[in-house]
Amino acid sequence: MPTVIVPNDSAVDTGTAVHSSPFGLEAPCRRLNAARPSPCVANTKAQSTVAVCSPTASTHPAMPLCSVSGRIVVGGREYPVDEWMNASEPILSAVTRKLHLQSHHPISITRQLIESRFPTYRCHNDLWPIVSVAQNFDTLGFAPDHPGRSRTDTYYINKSTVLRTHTSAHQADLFRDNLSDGFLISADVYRRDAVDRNHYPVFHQMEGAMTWDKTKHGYGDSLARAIWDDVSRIPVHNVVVEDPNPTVHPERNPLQSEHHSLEEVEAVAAHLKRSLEDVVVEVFKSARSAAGCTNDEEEANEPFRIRWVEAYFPFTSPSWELEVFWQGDWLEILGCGVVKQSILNNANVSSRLGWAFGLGLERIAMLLFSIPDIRLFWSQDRRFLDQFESTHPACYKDVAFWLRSTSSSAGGGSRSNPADFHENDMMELVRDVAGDLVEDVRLVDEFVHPTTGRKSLCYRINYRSLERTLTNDEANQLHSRIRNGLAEKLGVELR
Ligand code: FA5
Ligand code: MG
Repeated sequence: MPTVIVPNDSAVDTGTAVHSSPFGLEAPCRRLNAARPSPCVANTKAQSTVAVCSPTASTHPAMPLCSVSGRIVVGGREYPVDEWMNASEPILSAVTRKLHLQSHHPISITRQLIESRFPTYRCHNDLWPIVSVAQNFDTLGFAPDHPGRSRTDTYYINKSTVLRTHTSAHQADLFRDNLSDGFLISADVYRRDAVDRNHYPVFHQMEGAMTWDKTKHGYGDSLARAIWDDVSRIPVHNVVVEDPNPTVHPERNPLQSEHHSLEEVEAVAAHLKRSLEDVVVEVFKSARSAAGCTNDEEEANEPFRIRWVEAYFPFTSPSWELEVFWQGDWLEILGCGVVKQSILNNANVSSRLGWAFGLGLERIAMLLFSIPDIRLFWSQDRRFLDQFESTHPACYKDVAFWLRSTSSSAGGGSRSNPADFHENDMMELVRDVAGDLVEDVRLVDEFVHPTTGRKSLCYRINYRSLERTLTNDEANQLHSRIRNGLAEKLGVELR
């Protein structure tokens, strides 16, 4: 999806915002700021005059908010308000939008793409966003004076009720429910945050967690062996990963030594990191393809790189962030770590241990679909949304060739005889090789060599499956068979 139609006017009311870290966790977004602007921005702006819609859109079908003395109703649920209340109506109006559940919405497509990498995990995609302070902060071990709790960073309904600032707010409840070893939560989250094209006061996160029951697998070495067995079932990738730090470090990234052995944590960390590398490698391969960065030269100049860096979260230890080298800079994608045992113990599953992660769906969707501004996700302009009807990212590749040369009748140099080449033969060849996995084939360049008179053509083949995301490897294989066919069957000279 290399070209995105961008609605023009972006007058968006984001509510009151402050320029501080929303939550005391998120690293500054300088990395994302450095991402290459989508090549389509400049030339698509002119295509539209429709305003970007914010969550304030008055066209919203169900008015989610009405206030009656000292109480508000949000999405049909009533809450008492007090002097802590700082959530404006535009923010509360977003509660019922649920972009991550709208079919064909890029946030929803991104969610499904990631979910498909965790086929055995139970997905929770409809958890209500208004939670207690206990759920959002206390159960996760946030210190009473943690800046994330402040009214400058978090939207409060009343002293003990907030709009969740992260999907981790549901971790403890789902551990307590104990419905599955692995689970994913996708949801809208709310932060009073900086305003720029990468930040919006409402965005979407996906939380993931996996735990192993020691009563099933044994303790120490035997548990570690069971986890390593699971690690061996995660698909292998060939991307170089920078991970220079030891799994645990006494000061920077401590082992929860009263609960876990080093062997157990090495195994849990390997499972966590390999699972997330698998997701990110798949997603970013698609993103690169979608951005057209597919030729071998570009791959050689800027190979795909990911790295693990040490991090801190009150609810995991050790903890890490995963960063991707994307168009010239490191971009933070997610935070994760080994779940604090106190959370599992308090949730009555003390026999379990495992990992959790939280990632930003907008960050990934922006790269996957070349969406240049986070506000666009809230657009209700059909022309923007309809672009994602074909739900799987495209991957285009070029093929250039000289047409067959014939000696000129004057006995001079060789000249191309364009009559020898029929475009429809090429289309037929592409169809024979790739069938419906090709969306279109377009001539993007042609020229005649000034001295030899030979003619060169360059075609762009856009690979896209209607059913699934094509991997770059699959597209490469198809492309190479098409190139061979062109040379062998149509007699062109590949360039
Ligand atoms: C958290 O929210 C933790 N709950 C993540 C976590 C879960 C850690 C489980 C350990 C275990 P953080 O604030 O860094 O962490 O946000 C996680 C991700 O959300 C970031 O890496 C980023 O991808 C995304 N994100 C954070 N803030 C924003 C924002 N304002 N706009 C868009 N995406 C954001
Ligand atoms: Mg962070």
